Amino acid sequence: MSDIAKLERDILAAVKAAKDEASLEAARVAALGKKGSISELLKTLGAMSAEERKAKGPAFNSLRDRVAGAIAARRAELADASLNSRLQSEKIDVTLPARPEPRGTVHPVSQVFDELTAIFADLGFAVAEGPDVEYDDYNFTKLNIPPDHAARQMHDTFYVSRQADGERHVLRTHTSPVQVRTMLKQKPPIRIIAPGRTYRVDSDATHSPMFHQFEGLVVDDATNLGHLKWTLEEFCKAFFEVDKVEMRARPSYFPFTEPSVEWDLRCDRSGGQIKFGTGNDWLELAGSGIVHPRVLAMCGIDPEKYQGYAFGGGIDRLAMLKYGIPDIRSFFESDLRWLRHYGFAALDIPTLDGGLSR
Ligand code: FA5
Repeated sequence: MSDIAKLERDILAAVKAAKDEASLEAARVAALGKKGSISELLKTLGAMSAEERKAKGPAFNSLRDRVAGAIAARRAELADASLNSRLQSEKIDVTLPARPEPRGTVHPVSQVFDELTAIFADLGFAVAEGPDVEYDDYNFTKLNIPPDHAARQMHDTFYVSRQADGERHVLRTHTSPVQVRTMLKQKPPIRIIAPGRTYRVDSDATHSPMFHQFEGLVVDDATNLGHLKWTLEEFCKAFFEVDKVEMRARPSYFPFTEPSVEWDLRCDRSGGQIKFGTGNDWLELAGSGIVHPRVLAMCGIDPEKYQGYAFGGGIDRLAMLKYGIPDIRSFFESDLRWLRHYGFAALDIPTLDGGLSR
């Protein structure tokens, strides 16, 4: 065997034996690198006679081309093998769920917030907000409950030390100050719903020192108790997911509405479950009334020109009723088992079309 044939066989054996990119590169450098065996061979052409170069030149060059081709082919084989092994080792099971099961749940109070908002948004109400630490003036005085008015005793108030602005503040005892805030900055027509946190010095199975209320306010040229009743009826049908409800009005007293009315819902509590629209029991739903002209005037709205109605009730109580939760204190104990039992799937946003609580 000629030297050239032996050289070629050795180089091709080294190329074939290369198991990875690094050993293939080493074989390439040994053959075609600056000081590689084939490069050295090609250098010898310079010292040859023209005759000899003519004879050996093509043989050396075709050797170089065959070796370069063999290296390129081996490189492609190694790349394929490496891709195949990645495909094997990195394969994923597409039948697995895309994400781990979500573990958090939506608290029943948040769920009722969302349900309320969805229902009233459908009736054309915007959502309004106010702060938990509220001016005494907005929580009481502008709602026609001046200092020393006996009605202040109806709310067991948490007072807050006087603030830097010199104003007296309280933890709001109801969401009604959002009525004041809205009327002070917006001219009629007004149609808002304000769910939020409220505070009273109160604690037992149906009272919590921190609880949640919703407030509704409508102010327009002509509003009346009929509109108020219709609105609450529509709300109850949607909220309790029933076709029919029956409401009963009781005269009541709130300093900021005149007349004031409390509404009860006909229900049947027999059989350990509550059913609406039938039966001989009544369930307390909300306080309400026609906005007192003095409140309109104190909030910069002309009572000769505009009239309004307002209503408000307890969100925690609605959640207890709808979802059969017996004790309000359990809402705020952060017991994980309780939250898993009564909580709602995080991605099920209540909508009227898609269903409120399903
Ligand atoms: C009010 O707070 C009035 N602002 C409602 C209102 C608004 C009347 C607009 C007229 C016009 P009342 O004090 O009755 O009303 O409270 C309303 C509801 O809040 C109650 O029916 C009850 O469901 C809930 N509530 C009151 N105190 C507590 C408490 N400590 N814990 C849980 N829920 C409470």
